[in-house]
Amino acid sequence: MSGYNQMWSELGLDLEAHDALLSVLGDSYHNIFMTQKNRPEGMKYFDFVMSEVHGLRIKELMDAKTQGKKVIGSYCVFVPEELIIAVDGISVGLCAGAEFNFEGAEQILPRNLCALIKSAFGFKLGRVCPYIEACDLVVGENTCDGKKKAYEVLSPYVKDLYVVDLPQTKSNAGKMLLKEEYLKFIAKLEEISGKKITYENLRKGIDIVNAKRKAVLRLAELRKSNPIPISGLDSLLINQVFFYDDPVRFTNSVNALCDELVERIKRGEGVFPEGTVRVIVSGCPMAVPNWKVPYIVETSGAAIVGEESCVGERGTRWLTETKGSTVEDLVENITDRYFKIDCAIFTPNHSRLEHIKEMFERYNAKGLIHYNLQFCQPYIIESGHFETDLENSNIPTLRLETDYSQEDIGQLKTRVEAFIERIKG
Ligand code: BJ8
Repeated sequence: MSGYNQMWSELGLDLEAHDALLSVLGDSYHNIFMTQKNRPEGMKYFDFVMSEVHGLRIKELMDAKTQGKKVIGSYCVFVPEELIIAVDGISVGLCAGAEFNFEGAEQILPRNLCALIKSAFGFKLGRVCPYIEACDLVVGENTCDGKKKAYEVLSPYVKDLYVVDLPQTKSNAGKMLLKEEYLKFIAKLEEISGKKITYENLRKGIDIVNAKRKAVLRLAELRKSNPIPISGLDSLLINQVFFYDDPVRFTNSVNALCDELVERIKRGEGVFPEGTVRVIVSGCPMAVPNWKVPYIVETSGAAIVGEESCVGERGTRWLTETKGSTVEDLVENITDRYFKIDCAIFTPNHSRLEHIKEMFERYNAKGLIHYNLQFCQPYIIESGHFETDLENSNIPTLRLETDYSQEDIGQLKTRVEAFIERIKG
């Protein structure tokens, strides 16, 4: 990525730190993704997106801003992209997946916070994330305690922070709260964009986001095939790019890739040797460039065939219905759709366990890896009784707890290899 220094400088980035970050990321991307064998041709598009993720994509955002569009950043799949598109805005994900400037983050946050939160702060305070600097509005949400309280600390560091309250139970009152919050969010979006949400523009937003979800669900469906036509690493990458790319271009690129995979499947071509063990990964979301555990799994003799994660099927499983003829009807449909997301911040959270079991069957998996980020109480606590239930249901389960550092790679690999030996049968 070259030729963008002026843009990065105008965004206020620390150019030296940013260069260092890009260099480490470029090397790690090359070592993890480009060394895979038999990758589909269609992955070249996603390689290109990643090679320009801080370059061309940011330039596109800046050009859109000069035309009056607003860039809205968020950290959670509960923030509806449909509403952002309806006001002609651009939605970008702000979660970060690399250990960068944790020392800076730990000066204003406790050490024992999950890496996802510390990373987002590390990137912001270290001035290396052009996405957050490009944002006209940053949207937080009251989910886990860590994020909820961290947004209070983040507030003075960003231009405009808006926090959506979220229910904690799947009750009628909870659903009403979510709808109220979405109505308030609409008012905020209308205020900053100067555009009114109408049936037509909201319907357009729903159609665009549904098409994007349908494309990744189509990809997910193809991973059921044997031999497996695409690696878990590449599938995760696509689910990560979901949060950054232009939605229509992303949808077309995923569909083109799926067309190619259909042909590969017909020819019996896969990316893993015959008999590779299939596993599902479930738990905390893996934000770019968090590829550590999938890389370990797929270089240890197993293939990941599904992600029960917000960067994966938990985030994309449901479409938004289009029934009704008013804005109110569509907001109701959006509320219905988002209220189904079974994040571990909900209590109780039975449907998530059912979805894990259903995915295990659907993808013909042999084991389940529960991925926990250290200090993530909702997912770690949930994983304990989930493991008992899953093992009792004959679903071999491995619980991993890790962070973004590289220090535990050897230890994780040993545990993953032992698990794969166990489930190989
Ligand atoms: S809907 S999973 S994207 S909140 S890993 S910050 S939970 S301590 S990310 Fe999430 Fe929305 Fe839920 Fe999905 Fe807290 Fe856990 Fe950290 Fe987490």
